[in-house]
Amino acid sequence: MITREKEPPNLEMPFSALESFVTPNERFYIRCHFPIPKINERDWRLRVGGKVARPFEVIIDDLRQMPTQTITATLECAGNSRVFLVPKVKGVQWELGAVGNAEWTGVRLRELLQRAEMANKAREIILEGADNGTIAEPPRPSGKINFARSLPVEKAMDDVLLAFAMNGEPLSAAHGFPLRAVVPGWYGMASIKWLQRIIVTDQPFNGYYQSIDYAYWRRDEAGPALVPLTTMQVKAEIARPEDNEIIRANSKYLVKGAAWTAGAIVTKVEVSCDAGKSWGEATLNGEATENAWRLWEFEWQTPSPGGYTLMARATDSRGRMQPMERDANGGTYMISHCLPIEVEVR
Ligand SMILES: Nc1nc2c(c(=O)[nH]1)N[C@H]1C(S)=C(S)[C@@H](COP(=O)(O)O)O[C@H]1N2
Ligand SMILES: [Mo]
Repeated sequence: MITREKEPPNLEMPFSALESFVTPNERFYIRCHFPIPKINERDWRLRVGGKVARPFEVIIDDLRQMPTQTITATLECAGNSRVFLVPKVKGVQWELGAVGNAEWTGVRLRELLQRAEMANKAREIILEGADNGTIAEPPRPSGKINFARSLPVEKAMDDVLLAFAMNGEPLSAAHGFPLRAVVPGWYGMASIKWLQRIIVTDQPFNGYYQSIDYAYWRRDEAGPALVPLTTMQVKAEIARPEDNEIIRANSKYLVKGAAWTAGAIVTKVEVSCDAGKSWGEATLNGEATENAWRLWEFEWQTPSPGGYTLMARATDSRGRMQPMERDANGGTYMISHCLPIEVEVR
């Protein structure tokens, strides 16, 4: 793993280590805003309240005894690939590895919301983590805040999972032990770790992590408006070769990577070995699973010696294709344009 920050821990996978559809737990990136909270399973409670008829709390064994579901979902940090932005922007300088794909086991959020009997006017569901701290840079609220974010009721009632296991093992401390949300198709920030509270509200929530942070400028008739980041954009990343790799001339090289999208499946990945001038179609491996990435490969007949720029471009079943140019409205997030990988052919 590549350490981007030691405390709190922020680590990414060296993306060239991509080998399997499911990312091994020890290779799954870690993104923390505050120190990892120390949670003792026996003292831990999840409280469900707000605009509900029956607020309640559960212990982890209550959840383990409910009907469980296992889903495969890709989490990508909204700042993944930030190091590719020119000029440089603030934030963790992720390369390609702040993304991973895992099998998550837990209970549907909707089961808890149904049990609590939400008010008809319920509009959003706030998920709050147990981790907290102060924000260093203004604009900032005073004092400590917890990491929290909201979901529209429709999404919360659809496919959001409250997971206690990742790839068949209990969640590790860094990944949210004992319980985290997994919000399929959304950037990672929505998948709250160390979940301790679920609050039903009839108001739009404008917490720090969806207004000041993890928001972007969406343009419509009325001009740009700051809105919370939600769904992942269609994107392909090249795992091999890695940036600055030296490759043998006049031979065959297997270019490999992964591609993902949200609420759809990846239907095509193309690879360019001449900085986007011409494209060839990659082979997609395995079966497509919605909200999980798809591995792909492309055989490159390497040319004569020189410097070359490789790119990958994904298209999904809703016809969305990765753009060549960066959309600056994303600010420091949603880096999903075609990313250049420079290699030297010798
Ligand atoms: N409570 C809490 N949940 C959190 C975070 C956090 O700092 N605290 N980071 C979020 C972000 S920005 C991402 S990308 C994912 C990362 O999940 P992982 O560390 O398990 O890969 O967790 C999200 N959930
Ligand atoms: Mo993130």
